[in-house]
Amino acid sequence: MKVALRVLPLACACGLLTSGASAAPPSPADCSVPCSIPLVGTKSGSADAHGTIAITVRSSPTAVIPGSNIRIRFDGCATDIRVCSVQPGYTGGTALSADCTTGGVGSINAATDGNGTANLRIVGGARNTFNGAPGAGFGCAEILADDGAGGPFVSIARVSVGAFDQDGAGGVNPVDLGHWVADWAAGALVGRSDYDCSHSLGARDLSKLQSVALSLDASCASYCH
Ligand SMILES: [Ca+2]
Ligand SMILES: [Ca+2]
Repeated sequence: MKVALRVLPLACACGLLTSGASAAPPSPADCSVPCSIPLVGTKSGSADAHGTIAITVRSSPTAVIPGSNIRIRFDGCATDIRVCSVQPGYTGGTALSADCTTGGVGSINAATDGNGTANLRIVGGARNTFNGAPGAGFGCAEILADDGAGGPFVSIARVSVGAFDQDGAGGVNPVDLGHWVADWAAGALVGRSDYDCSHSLGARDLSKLQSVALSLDASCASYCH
């Protein structure tokens, strides 16, 4: 009986805390997002480490949102960007999935951990298959997040999308280097080739692609778009 008397007030207090808590929505200015999302291929069945990005959702400068649902929409990148319909993720990373039912390029869904952070590697590529192939510009993807408690999604950022697998086939290899050079020579302002998110194409982008190409990633087998 004594035990019951002790537990009852505690249970009531927890109920009050739960029902009285108001989930604050994400504050875009306080969230941390990458400047660019580098789409990668797979290596031994896992997403390549060169694609690692982190997204932290906060409702204020000091309040993270655990369990926030994240949705990355790629529809604005429809010119050339392609998202793999099967996202293998990687050991230790946040579970993610591709949603190809939304039309366009598709979306990626994930959720933040207890620290309000999602660690992701997204598999995909581009359609840079001939000199002068049109490409999406900078900031073509939109990152949205919710309050983790059923509230509406809030747009927290627009980011660029890079693709090491320039032609979306044959793995990431020296052929993709040739496609990048074509973009660079044309002075193309395309997100797929801007790996350092400088909004221009240069030596640092080429160096990044060279290092990834040497790892000989496999291409995605099936794209949403
Ligand atoms: Ca390729
Ligand atoms: Ca650049």
